Amino acid sequence: MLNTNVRMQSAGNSKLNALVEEMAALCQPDQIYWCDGTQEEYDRLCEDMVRGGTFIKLNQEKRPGSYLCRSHPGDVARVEHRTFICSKTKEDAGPTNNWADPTEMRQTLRGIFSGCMRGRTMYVVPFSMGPLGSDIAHIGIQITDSAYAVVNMRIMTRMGSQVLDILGDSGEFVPCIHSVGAPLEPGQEDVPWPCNPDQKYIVQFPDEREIWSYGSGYGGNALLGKKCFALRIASVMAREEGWLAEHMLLLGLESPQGEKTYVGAAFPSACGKTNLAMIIPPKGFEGWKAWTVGDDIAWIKPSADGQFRAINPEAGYFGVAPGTSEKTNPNAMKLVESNTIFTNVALTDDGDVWWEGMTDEPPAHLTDWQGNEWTPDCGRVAAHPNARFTAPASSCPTLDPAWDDPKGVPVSAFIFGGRMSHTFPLVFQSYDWDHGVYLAATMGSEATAAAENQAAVRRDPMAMLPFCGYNMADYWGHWLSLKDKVKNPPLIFRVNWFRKDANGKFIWPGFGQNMRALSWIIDRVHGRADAVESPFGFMPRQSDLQLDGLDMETSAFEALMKIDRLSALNEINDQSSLFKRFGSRVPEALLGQQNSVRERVEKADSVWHPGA
Ligand code: SAT
Ligand code: MN
Repeated sequence: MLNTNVRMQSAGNSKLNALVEEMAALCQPDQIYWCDGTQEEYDRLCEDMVRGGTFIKLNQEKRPGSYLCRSHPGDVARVEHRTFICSKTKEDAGPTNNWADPTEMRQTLRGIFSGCMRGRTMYVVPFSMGPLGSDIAHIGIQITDSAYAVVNMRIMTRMGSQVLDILGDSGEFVPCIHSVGAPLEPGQEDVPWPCNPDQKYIVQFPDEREIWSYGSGYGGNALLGKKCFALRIASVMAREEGWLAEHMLLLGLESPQGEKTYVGAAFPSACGKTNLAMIIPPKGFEGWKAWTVGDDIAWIKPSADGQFRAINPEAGYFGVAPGTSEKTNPNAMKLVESNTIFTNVALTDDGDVWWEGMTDEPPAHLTDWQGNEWTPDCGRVAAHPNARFTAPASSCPTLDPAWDDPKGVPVSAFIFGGRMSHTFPLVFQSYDWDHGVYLAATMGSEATAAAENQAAVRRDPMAMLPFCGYNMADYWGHWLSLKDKVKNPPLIFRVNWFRKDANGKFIWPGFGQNMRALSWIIDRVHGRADAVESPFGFMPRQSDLQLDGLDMETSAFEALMKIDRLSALNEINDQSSLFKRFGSRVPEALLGQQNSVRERVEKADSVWHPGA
């Protein structure tokens, strides 16, 4: 006989009850537990994990309400090669996704999920991606045997009984089935981080809007509201329903006069997205305020009044810890002062946390992310490079007052940027929507900063390469079609903070100074800033940017902004290998844009720059 807590019987949604029954029969857990989302429940689960050795309670004076968790060393990141899009045909998934036949995959999953929760509790986790009851939000039900996933989901989403109330008798939800894939035989002792070292499956069924994840307890593999739902499944929903699910931060910039402008910005990983989402306006921008709506994902829907309105579907931040410091992101340091779950960071001798980059000088002694003794000369990193913090949005010192508004915030500009040491200027604006979609679709980033040769560019269209739940070429077509859905589509910009000079040094000072590019973008939105036409798009002259206090020589500005014909043509040619992968599915409009930029580059000076 299964133990269930009382809430179970009161869930009136028959589809949900059927799902829970079906999963219980398949996975054979010892008990079923329906999460109510209360603080009391969260505390209890955390304490259980402390007793079981999964969590270490941190020094409550230094990190109140915070815990450290160490994962299995083989379960430390998303597993893209084990991530599948099971659409009807391979072509629907496209050449950039792993496709598997949905019928065969269902059979495989039935096999591995059979009895996979033996000896464990099956948690039922109702969650809302987005403000409760918002038209832009959607509901998911995660079924999981990981208490770690449950407590993280409570931070990352609006989770608990209130979601069941919104779901009602007949509401729609996305089933998110998750198991760490480590059943316990009778009497078998559990380990601190159960997972399956041999088999991992992160599976999306876009036609049925369903997610099945097996074998991993980490991050996006296990917190299924995040990349699996809010991007892969949601991108498919968005195509069908005429909206956008994007890998974007959402930032509100408020002028001293109180004018607020929201931008959505997409960057591949390792481009400082969290820093930008929590930017502090530098000297020269007195009276400006930057407000964080989201740091990773945006859902954007055309509203009745003819504009795009966006929400952050998440309710917390699952951020990379290493590199975060008082210098790089003081707001993130405040964010993680309390009520935070740290995963795979190092433990200090006084029960606090540390990671590479947090301080200039490392502590003399630590316990590293695997629980081993660590000293600065030991030759190993103390924190795993993908170590994370999970912290509630409510702790963010720059949290936008409208972040939880069910109507969402109006988006005036989209910003796309990769890490490029060459070719691309600091900032430019597309000539129109189609051109902007082209700039976003061809976005790329350097994988490594190779010292001599220019590092290979990894194309990452819209920063969605691992997250688009259908054929990327169709996704570009969807983007193109959206300009007709709103009265004034947002302006589209490309930025590049990472250009280097001839000596290999970054030209742009970065971090807070990015506000200078943002402020030109805002002024363009409001029709206040001038620009010149370049081969790549509208570009600011030196005098169009607010550069006071930067001491930037005109020669440095030219190096930052120039368009070099040869590198531009190389770039355009290199884009063709991206387009070729999609064959005839690439929208004509994008090929047309590519021809136009080639013509503009060929006609321009061999070294073009916007001037002073
Ligand atoms: O692990 S997550 O997918 O949640 C984070 C990331 O990879 O960006
Ligand atoms: Mn991300």
